[in-house]
Amino acid sequence: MKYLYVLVRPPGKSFLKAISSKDQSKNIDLEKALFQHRKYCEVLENLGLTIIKLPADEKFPDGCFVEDPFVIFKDSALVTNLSASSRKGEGERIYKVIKHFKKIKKMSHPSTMDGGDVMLTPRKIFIGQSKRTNLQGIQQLESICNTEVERVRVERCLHLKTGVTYLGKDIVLLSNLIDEKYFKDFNIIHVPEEEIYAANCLNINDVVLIPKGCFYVRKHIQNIGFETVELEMSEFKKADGGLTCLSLLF
Ligand code: CIR
Repeated sequence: MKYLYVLVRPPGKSFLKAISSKDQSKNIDLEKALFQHRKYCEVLENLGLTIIKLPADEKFPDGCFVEDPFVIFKDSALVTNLSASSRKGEGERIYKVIKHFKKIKKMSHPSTMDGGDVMLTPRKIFIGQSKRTNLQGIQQLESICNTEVERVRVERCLHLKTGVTYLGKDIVLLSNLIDEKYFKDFNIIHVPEEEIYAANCLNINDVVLIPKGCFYVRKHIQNIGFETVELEMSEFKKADGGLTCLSLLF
């Protein structure tokens, strides 16, 4: 799918209170986070995308992770129901933008889902059943899309896409956080333990954004013919966020 638009929201001061599995959010350097976010936006702009930049929203410490409150398909979109209590309502401001582009459906209680658990590929949609995305959420998504859906157990990381990326050309970048059995029909690039954070990369119109310093992953992505761009992500990593989390592409 060729992307034309990207929606982003920079972190606010409250980003220092973002949810973090290791409580590392305490160490977030906000200035650095804002700088890294600006660089991220610069790359998106250089790739020719039209950027829709929402203002930071102090009500939502995790509001910069705009991937989670929405899932965007070709013609429609789904507002997810975020289970983390501090994240409820994050999608409202985003809704006001996306409604001008897509027909929107809303997920409701008891279904829950984070967009980070949804990985689109041309053949099927993989959905992680995780601490954030429950069975009802998956069933609701299945009922509204007419593509084959494959459920994936996510037990060793936050979201499905924390552990795997669909790169394109039937290739997945896979870490040991997600079981290989789901990707029998794909060619796999295995992510080594030392570069596990790079299991979350972002292909935008065949240029792949990767976290800085992941040389093995960079080399293998370049070997299959993609251009790569490296980005420093240290401050978002402290809040369990990766490259895909910071944007909604459509
Ligand atoms: C959270 O725990 O919800 C945030 N601190 C991180 C969300 C990252 N989003 C993503 O992987 N799609």
